[in-house]
Amino acid sequence: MSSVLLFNPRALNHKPRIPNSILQVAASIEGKYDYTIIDGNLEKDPWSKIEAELKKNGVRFFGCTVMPGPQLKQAIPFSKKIREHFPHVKIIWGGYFPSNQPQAVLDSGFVDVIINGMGDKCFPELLNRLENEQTYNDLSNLIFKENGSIVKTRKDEIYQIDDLPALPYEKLNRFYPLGQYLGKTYLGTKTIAYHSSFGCPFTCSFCAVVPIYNARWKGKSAQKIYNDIKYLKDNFGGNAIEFHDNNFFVSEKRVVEFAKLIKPENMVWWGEARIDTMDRYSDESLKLIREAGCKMIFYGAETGNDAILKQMDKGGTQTAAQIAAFAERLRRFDIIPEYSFVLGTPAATEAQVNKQIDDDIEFIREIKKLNPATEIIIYTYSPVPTEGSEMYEQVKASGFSFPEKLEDWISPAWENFDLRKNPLTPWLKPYMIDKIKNFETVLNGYYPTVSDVQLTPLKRRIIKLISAVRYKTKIYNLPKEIRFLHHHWKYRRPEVEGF
Ligand code: B12
Ligand code: SF4
Repeated sequence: MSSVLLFNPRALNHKPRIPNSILQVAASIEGKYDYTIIDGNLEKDPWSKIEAELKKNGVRFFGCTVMPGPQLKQAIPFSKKIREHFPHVKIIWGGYFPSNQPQAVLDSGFVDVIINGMGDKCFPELLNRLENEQTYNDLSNLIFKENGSIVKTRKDEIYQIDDLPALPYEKLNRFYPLGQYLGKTYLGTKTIAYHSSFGCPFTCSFCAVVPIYNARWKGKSAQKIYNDIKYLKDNFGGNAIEFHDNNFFVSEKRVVEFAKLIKPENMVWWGEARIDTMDRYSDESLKLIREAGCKMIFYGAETGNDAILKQMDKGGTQTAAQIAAFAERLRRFDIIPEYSFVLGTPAATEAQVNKQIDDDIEFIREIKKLNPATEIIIYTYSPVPTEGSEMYEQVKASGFSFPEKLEDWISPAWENFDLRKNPLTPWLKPYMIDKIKNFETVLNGYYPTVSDVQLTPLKRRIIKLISAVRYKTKIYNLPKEIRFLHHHWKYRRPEVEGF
């Protein structure tokens, strides 16, 4: 039987997390195929390891998970080299990047098949077909080329997560000691990365989850989540949890059940949510989840402008007034709201784009007044190809287009796009980007993030003091002194580093 090499390209230079994508893919072939996991986050020279593995007899499949941004810097050149040096190896990519950008990926000529969305059912069967040189266009969740044209096979509904095979933690531990993945964060000294649900019931027009899951969501049961966490706690010492779900808090019932189960374990946890969804939670539920260890929750607040919220498909249910009131409400429960904002959305005129940025800056200041503990994360708007959405059409009409060649995605300019640092959108002028960045620096100076565990209380006080005049007088221009301190003390930037 052939074997499989599963690769997780490097995503960060420090703090590796349990590679849940590749682990879940491994679970789908456990007992069916031999496999090796190589984690780019933990290898100095992953190519040598990949090469050595591929030189072994019988390795015929290279499975790679890819999200936009830094992972492309290994996924692209390594896949290309595999095609050159090991042409018999089939190269299969999965994850958000190839699912959302299939044309560029398949045109490269070095990716044979893309897993479009969940790979749990189609991947083992695809390997079987490839091994036996059979066709696979009847399998779901695949994208590939046939006679030069792109074929997208039918999409399965999200599977019942409880029915999927258990994650092979023991096996991962044989490749890389699992303890290495339980890093120190603001939440705890051994933080577990856990992913408990797929999709999201909403359709925000800028979000990469929407084209893949079409407003569907399914979650693992509270009991099963608890069992996994308890296993990682008892066997590897995990003492905190980062939930990597797109939207962990969709079901109040599931969250409450989980909170009751986890409470006696004294673990601190964090996850991502919608403001409108959680605003419907009862006071009892919010009180319980805080007592059960939930210290901070990430929310896409996006903007203080109701018309834009509506355009983003957040409106109707999420409003500026609600965003503000909810920050105040969470204050009562001692849960820190981590609000992310997207500045620089398109508008009819330059003046309108600029005014919108000014208004959002004022709105953020307002939120900080209502609940100073609120953590603010600022992104610049980067379009995703959710074809047909009102916003996407507007973006296209303005002259914006995505790179056509796969390798262009690793040019420095597009890397910045992926990291949402500089979106290359024609309506956002350099002076506007400067304004956003300067405000962000002053805000982070006056309110340093609590998630930076390296920043001592003294350093915090110094940065705050130095930033106070600028914040109070609203003079944000060229905050060199704050940037110097941030750089010098390696200030953590959650908007770039991920959580
Ligand atoms: C963990 C994570 C990270 C980690 C990376 C960990 C690692 N791999 O080493 C960190 C924090 C570093 C990170 C960073 C970024 N991330 Co990230 N990340 C995630 C997150 C939260 C979870 C991924 C995960 O583990 N999922 C669990 C697994 C089980 O699900 P899955 O990946 O979908 O896998 C299934 C299928 O996709 C498929 N599949 C996936 N890969 C493969 C491979 C093969 C071979 C096969 C067969 C199948 C397959 O099968 C799997 C099982 O069904 C996702 C959101 C999410 N909930 O998925 C965002 C997400 C992927 N990230 C995203 C982004 C944009 C980023 C950043 C580039 C930007 C940012 N500012 O956040 C940064 C880059 C920063 C940097 N310096 O690298 C976006 C991608 C959006 C897009 N446009 O495509 C997502 C979707 C978040 C979002 N909703 O916006 N991220
Ligand atoms: S709520 Fe979050 S995950 Fe869901 S569609 Fe909107 S941005 Fe995407």
